[in-house]
Amino acid sequence: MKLAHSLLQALRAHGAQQIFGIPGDFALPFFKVIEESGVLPLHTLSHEPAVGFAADAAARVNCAPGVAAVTYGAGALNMVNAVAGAYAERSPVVVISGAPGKGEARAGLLLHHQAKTLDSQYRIFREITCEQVRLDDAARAPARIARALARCRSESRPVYIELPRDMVGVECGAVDMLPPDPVDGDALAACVDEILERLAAAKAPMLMVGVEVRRFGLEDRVALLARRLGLPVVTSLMGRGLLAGTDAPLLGTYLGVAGDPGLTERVEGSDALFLLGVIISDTNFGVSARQIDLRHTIRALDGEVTLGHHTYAALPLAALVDALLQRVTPRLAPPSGATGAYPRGYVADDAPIGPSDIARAVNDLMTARGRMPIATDVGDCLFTAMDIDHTSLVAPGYYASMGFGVPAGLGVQAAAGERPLILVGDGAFQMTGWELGNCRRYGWDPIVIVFNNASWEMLRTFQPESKFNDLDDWNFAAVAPALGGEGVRVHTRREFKAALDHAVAARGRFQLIEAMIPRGVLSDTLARFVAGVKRISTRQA
Ligand code: TPW
Ligand code: MG
Repeated sequence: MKLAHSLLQALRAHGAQQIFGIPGDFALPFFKVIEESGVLPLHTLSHEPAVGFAADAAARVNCAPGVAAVTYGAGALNMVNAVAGAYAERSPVVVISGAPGKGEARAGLLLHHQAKTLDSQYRIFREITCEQVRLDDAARAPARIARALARCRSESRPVYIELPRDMVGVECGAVDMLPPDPVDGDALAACVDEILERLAAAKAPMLMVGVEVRRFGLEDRVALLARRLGLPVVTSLMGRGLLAGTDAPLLGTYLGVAGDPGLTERVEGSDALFLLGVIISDTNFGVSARQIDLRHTIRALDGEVTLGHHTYAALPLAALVDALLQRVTPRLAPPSGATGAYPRGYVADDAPIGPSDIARAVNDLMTARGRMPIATDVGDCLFTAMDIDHTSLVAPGYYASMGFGVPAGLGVQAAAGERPLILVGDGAFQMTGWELGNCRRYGWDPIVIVFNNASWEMLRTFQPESKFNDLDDWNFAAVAPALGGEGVRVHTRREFKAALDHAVAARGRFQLIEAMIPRGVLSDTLARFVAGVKRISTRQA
């Protein structure tokens, strides 16, 4: 078998379902094999950041590696930010970069796309991936690919594969699937004992689920565990959307000062908070009304379990959940489809549109027509998503890179085959909105709601005096037809409702609704966040 075939077969065997990419001369031979072999479908986009975001979203949706194929230098380095985001948010993206051939590298000339040395790119990616391989040795390539893909899955983090262009057609063996590392059964049993003792002794135990639960495909098992343990469940901010399709006793999402005060009080008052796959980040915990003492929590993350002052190393999340399930007798708490009190009852009048109206309209829509997966960008659209019913959600909830929403939505549609709803601010749309032009040829038809406040409004909430947060009024709706979609600009709640109804009914091309939102009008969640942060900072001052 040729090396490129081996690689493609291995990607598929490890669960990858498609490749996003942009070729260049160092990657053309590999792209030729991708296209002609048909092992995995190829979706080319317009700019590498979007390739990275789409592959990241596909990885999140598939719970399997998402593949981003690019050319050396100008291509791969354009994707650094997206891959860093995937690293931070535990998304298993496989970066495959073309590279100069082995012979060219030896010729001593500076090669185009070379930054400082030929190794610069490899070293840059070392910082934002958990494993790097250069496939310059056909005999060792299968083992190296196997190890990289195994780590991509077991650590749920990006890996970097560099493929010199003259190695694509070299003969090489097939890639094996490596077995998972063995788990120490004694340590696991002791850990489970300790967790169950802690939970049993607690007055108000609670389970918080985070992104790793999804990354490792554990949502159904964790929902069952929550019911067997009779534990109320919340998601972290980053874990928003988790367990949406299960019957877990889900109360909502912990957002600290920005969230529902009753739910915040319950989480912060819990004497045994079980954090399952929750990343300990500022966006998940930094907005706490009162500091959560992590020493009183049980934390299962990154293949470790920490209770109080000690840690059980090398206990993968899946093994822990399975062991707990085996030990807990089926004392099932009643299922609950609790969706919390998310705003409903949209009024289609002539008042201007605010972000909360959008949440209301989407909630009514999903009640009437079923849930849609959502991809959201950073900005008030992300806070608005917290006011929308629990549904599958991809969002850069921690790394918070703007530009994620539109390409991630394309990745969701490619991966899930379902029509997504994309929520994006005007500032973020300026970054990657153009990528919608790729919908037509792949038959994607997302519904895109642009929150156009002609503003970097999130930044304005921190620093209202700065005029640079004013953006110009770009007419995004007018651009839609040129990109192969349909667009409409709306100012009132009546117009918005009509536009949403039309968008839902019209299939086959993307539907862009440009909701004109007055500057200074915030979603309920962002308004609570701003008020809460001010309260905390005046208390500290
Ligand atoms: C790649 C910093 C965070 S929020 C924001 C900026 C510039 C303004 C977003 O404006 P938008 O949404 O999209 O119109 P809204 O609701 O606030 O009006 N560069 C990158 N990522 C981030 N996070 C920033 C800058 C930022
Ligand atoms: Mg804006």
